[in-house]
Amino acid sequence: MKLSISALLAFTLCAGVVQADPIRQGNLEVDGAWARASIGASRPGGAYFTVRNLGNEADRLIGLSSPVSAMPMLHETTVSEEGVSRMAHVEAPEIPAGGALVLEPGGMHLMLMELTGPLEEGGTFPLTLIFETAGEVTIEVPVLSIRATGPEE
Ligand SMILES: [Cu+2]
Repeated sequence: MKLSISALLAFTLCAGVVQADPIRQGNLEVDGAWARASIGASRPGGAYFTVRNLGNEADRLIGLSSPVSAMPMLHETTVSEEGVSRMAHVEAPEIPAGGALVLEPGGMHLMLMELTGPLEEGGTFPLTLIFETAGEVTIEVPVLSIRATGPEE
């Protein structure tokens, strides 16, 4: 009996990590965070999340920090007319009033440069987001498969 209860609890906790409730901070809601397992620690990791702005004024994401990366950076992937894909650094993106900032593969993403260790599938790591108006919030980011394309998998 004890065993089955703890197994059930482990399952519930596990499911809760991936399907986490949105985290509210001021007028902002952070949701759907996930990262892709990294190729060791020498290549950067990629992470994604959505920030919704439920307020009447725009806010900005002005800072990021995480113990897993010495240099977390926001990047935007763009594809030129010639089909060449490149990444540009994005500084302090806006979260429009009533709108959202969406990070997803192929678009804006969080690049975790200079990893302090590999991001392993099944693990999680804390990520602190600093907003100009709403302040600071720390979320727990689940690490999905190296082939994951989103949190639904
Ligand atoms: Cu990038």
